Amino acid sequence: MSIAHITDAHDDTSDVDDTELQGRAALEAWVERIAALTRPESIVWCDGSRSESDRLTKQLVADGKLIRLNPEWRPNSFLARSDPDDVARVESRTFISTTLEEDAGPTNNWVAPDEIRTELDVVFAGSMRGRTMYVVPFSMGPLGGRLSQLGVQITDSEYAVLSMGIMTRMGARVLDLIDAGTPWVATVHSVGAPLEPGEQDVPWPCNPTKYIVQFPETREVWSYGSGYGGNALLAKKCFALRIASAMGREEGWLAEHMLLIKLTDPRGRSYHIAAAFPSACGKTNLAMLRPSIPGWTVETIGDDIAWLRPGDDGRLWAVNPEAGFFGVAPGTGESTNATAVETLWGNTIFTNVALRDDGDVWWEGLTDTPPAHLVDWRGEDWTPDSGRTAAHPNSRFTVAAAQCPQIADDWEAPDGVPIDAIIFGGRRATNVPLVVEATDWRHGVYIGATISSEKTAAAEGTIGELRRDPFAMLPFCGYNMADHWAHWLSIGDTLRFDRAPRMFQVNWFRKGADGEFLWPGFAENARVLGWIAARVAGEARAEESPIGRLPLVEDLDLDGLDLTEETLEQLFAVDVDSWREEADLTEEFFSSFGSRLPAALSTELAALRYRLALA
Ligand code: GTP
Ligand code: SPV
Ligand code: MN
Repeated sequence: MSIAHITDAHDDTSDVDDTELQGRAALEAWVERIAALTRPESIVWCDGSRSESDRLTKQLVADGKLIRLNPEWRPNSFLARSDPDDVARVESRTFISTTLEEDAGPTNNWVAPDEIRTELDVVFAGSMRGRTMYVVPFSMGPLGGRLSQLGVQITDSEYAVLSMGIMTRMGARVLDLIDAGTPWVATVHSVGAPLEPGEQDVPWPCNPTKYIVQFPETREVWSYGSGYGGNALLAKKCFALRIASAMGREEGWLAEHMLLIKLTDPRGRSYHIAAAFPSACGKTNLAMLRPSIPGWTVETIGDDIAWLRPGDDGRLWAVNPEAGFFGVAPGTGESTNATAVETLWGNTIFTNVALRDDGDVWWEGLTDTPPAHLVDWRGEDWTPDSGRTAAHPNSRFTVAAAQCPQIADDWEAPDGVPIDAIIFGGRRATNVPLVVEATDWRHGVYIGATISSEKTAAAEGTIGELRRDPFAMLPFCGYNMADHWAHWLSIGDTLRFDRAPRMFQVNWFRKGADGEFLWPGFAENARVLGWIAARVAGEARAEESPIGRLPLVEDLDLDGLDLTEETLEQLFAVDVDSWREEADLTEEFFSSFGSRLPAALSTELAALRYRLALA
């Protein structure tokens, strides 16, 4: 924790000199300083207890900010309806603030620290008036674990407190570690809606002006104006990805937008797999997969974020730093993700889904047939012929990972799990085959660096538009993306060549001429995992193609799937002309990084073009 930097930035708001303070005293001085700036009515230190969350939910229900669901169907569960203009991450208002612009890189919104601190001081001044300020100490990763990190979030949102209580290991035990001198990351959040005396609060306070500002150099986050997801639960994308990725670069580890699973084959051999897909591209679904092929099992370790560190044994080890799932609701149903449906039996906060007349929840895809009447995510009456969706496309559930019926026995292993395979993916209607294996680590890094995907509802913007999303980290990398690639290359150098994870690219979303998905996806994705495991075990063959190693179709277990010859061909087709065009676009993309681009990636691009020319 770099108290010194924060003090420098805000010495006008406090007369406490806490630069020399350690442990709890430093934390208390910081809390006082933020209170002096934001002027809350009261301060509450959160202990993470059940009675604390019960007290908060009761209060929010009484205030009309949460709806208690019918306990008969959904015990201890709640529905929150956000402001209709505060429904997703706001990338246009998300900033990486570093001294030098090139350290943030061309893919981030950069802003100079002095400039943004002046702006933040203005908006945060008095921003918590009339509200309670909560101090939320949390651990990312098991408390005291080798890969774990501590943080503290200050917030004036009870919804954020409750969500952080599910998503992190939150509460009093973290304070003991802080007391003992463990460093921690400081994060400050305000919804930016001060209450004047006697003023009636709204169900979802927020502010049209938003700032999500990361300071990787001083390891701080300042978030203003939004109450939603990645904007407001600062442990998640702001800390565990943007700040942690920058920490990992300095300290020799990786913070990635990846799910983690343990896959076990019919012979009882287990494989740990990490997979990076952009937002709303299937991480939660793959993390909770129930394989359609007999004898295989998947156990869940994490569904969104992985921290990875080379071990002394030459392998790459990973933990899920989170303690809960903040998952996309629409499309989550018995037939697609029965595990998620079971996980959500109770103790869940739902945001922006629809409310049934019986006091339970519903969203598109939960069941095939919608109920005859619902109250939609905006609180308006809804019937199937309303002509709009009942749940917001980025509506979400927040639930403890421990509730997942297939959570892995090693999901909280303090040193993490050894990774056997890394998968990159995205939504690609064309070009990208169902699965392809990288020839080596460097080629894998090239694949990760060049991932593109069609935009989804997880962020503001035009849905369906194709954009580059390297390592699925475009909105989450806390430093120059080209340096991120260089860091990946250097991590590869520290691994033992025969113990480094194998790397793959997958695409569940390729479409046929009729516009329909060619691949059934979901549980059937186990067939692809099966091939990946067989490659790791050295038991499946592959065929060289210009873009990497393709499975021999006869090595894929396709039993019981009725895919035509033609569909299979389309799923694996490598169209040389379109890949030449992709290579041209990649060259253009790479050129935006100037001299920061690692030479190894230019070499990979040249090698791809050479292979395409020969094809
Ligand atoms: P974030 O939480 O935003 O990071 O998203 P995520 O990557 O965890 O995505 P998630 O698993 O929640 O899936 C997003 C959407 O994609 C849901 O509507 C799913 O139903 C859909 N989806 C997931 N897997 C598949 C698949 O294999 N095929 C198809 N067609 N759709 C899928
Ligand atoms: C994502 O957008 O990748 C999410 C949701 O997982 S949020 O926490 O809002 O970033
Ligand atoms: Mn995500």
